[in-house]
Amino acid sequence: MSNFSRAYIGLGSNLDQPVEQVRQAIDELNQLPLTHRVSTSPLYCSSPIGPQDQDDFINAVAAVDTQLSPLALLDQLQALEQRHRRQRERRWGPRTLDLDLLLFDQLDLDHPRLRLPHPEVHVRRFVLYPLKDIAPQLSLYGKSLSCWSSALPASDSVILLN
Ligand code: ROI
Repeated sequence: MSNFSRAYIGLGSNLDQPVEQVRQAIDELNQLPLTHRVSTSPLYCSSPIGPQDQDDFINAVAAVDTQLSPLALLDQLQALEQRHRRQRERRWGPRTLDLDLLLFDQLDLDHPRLRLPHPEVHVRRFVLYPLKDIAPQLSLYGKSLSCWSSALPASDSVILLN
């Protein structure tokens, strides 16, 4: 069983019924090859980071156990995004589904397609809150997730939906 790795995946959407997009993607994570979902955070609603002329986001984090390599899992996540995606989007603009590979075991990776841990995990409240819900024991760069989230500006609000 130790040939499984534990990966954490961030989900986000602010287009085309975002709650449904995220719920459906959570189901689909459980159907990826050599992969099963082990836990899912509640959904959160947050104002957009980046351009403000777009709707609020729905975000969540899911944990999966997988026998895929990090890049093979990334390929699967990008294919899943494409299946949810209607058109090419502008940078930092609204999106029907964003899937970010956040953490993969304890791996540190600096690859042109994939950096692990995801470079923004510890500075995004909409990632830290749901990650803490399902993995309160995790630490990043020697600090707990609570410690990272309390270091963020109070301005960006993140609301628990369910
Ligand atoms: N803002 C929030 N709140 N949640 C997101 O998932 C998100 N994703 C993005 C940008 C546009 C940067 N802002 C976001 O890609």
